Amino acid sequence: MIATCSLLQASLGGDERVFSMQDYEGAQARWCSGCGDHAVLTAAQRLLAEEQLKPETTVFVSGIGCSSRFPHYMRTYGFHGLHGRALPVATGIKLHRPDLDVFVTMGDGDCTSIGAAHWIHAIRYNMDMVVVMLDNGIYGLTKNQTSPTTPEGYPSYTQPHGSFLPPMNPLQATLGVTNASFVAQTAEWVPQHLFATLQAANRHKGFSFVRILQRCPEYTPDLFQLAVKKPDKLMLIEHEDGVLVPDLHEIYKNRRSHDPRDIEIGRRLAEQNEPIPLGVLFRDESRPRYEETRRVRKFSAEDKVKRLNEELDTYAV
Ligand SMILES: Cc1ncc(C[n+]2csc(CCOP(=O)(O)OP(=O)(O)O)c2C)c(N)n1
Ligand code: SF4
Ligand SMILES: [Mg+2]
Repeated sequence: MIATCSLLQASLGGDERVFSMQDYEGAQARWCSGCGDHAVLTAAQRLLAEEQLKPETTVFVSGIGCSSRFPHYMRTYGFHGLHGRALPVATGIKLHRPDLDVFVTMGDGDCTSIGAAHWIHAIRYNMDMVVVMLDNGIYGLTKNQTSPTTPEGYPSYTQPHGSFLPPMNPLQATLGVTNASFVAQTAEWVPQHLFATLQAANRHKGFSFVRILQRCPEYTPDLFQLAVKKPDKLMLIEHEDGVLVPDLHEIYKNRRSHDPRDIEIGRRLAEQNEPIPLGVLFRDESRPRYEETRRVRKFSAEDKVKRLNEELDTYAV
């Protein structure tokens, strides 16, 4: 826990606090044992500790779903809102408080189904925040309904003979939106890669979209089983401006270098299912950010009247 005296010291201006992972621990997580969400929580707490983000200026925003319980388990500010509505809330927070570090956690249903319209526009707004989509290919919280990312033929309670349609590819969808600035994929069962990807996302200035492949032992137990057991089912997409973890080279032999500025190659990699690409597919920090372009400028009263008159003169006949 953060010592009261260090909070007092911080409020007096001499902020010499050093945060450990434990300082970011919130309530006891209530996810099933073996759920991939636990690994993402640990990675997020590690990220905050490594980057020394202040709990009082960090906020986690979510919608509804198993993964959306995330804010309760972090000792930061949090907003657990409505299904599919995490992004409009996060957008409002960032617009009014650009000084805050904003993180958004969504499930595949939350993001790509009910929240899809908000997702598309938030990508275009490109506001500086880290947005993670925990993709277990199912509606977990509501107990096993087909989601837009459920693989074709995969059964659920709503489509017991298998999902009728080919799944949506959230990476391709994100890369297809004007003004996308950071798109990455990682897997919760490769903790070093997960951490490095979150770190790259957090250091990127703009809307950092990270799809995290996430195991749900309850409803999609065999979805990623092969990829977990066989490292050659994954391919590390490496670059010094993206994610590069040499410690993983011993296990993961499938690797390729990719300069994340190249969106065309990024799009082709996003299409690939086998081996599954992990890394930063696209990154461009020069894209405009809504909180910058819409920043409220402060004018004096006289200046406001002068500008208003100038504006009205435009329409004088
Ligand atoms: C407006 C509205 N519609 C439907 C629901 C029911 N609901 C809650 S969570 C959820 C889907 C959760 O799936 P996902 O976003 O993939 O998260 P997961 O539980 O898999 O982490 C649904 C349909 C709701 N809470 N609110
Ligand atoms: S139902 Fe699936 S996603 Fe939800 S907590 Fe359990 S394992 Fe995790
Ligand atoms: Mg889900």
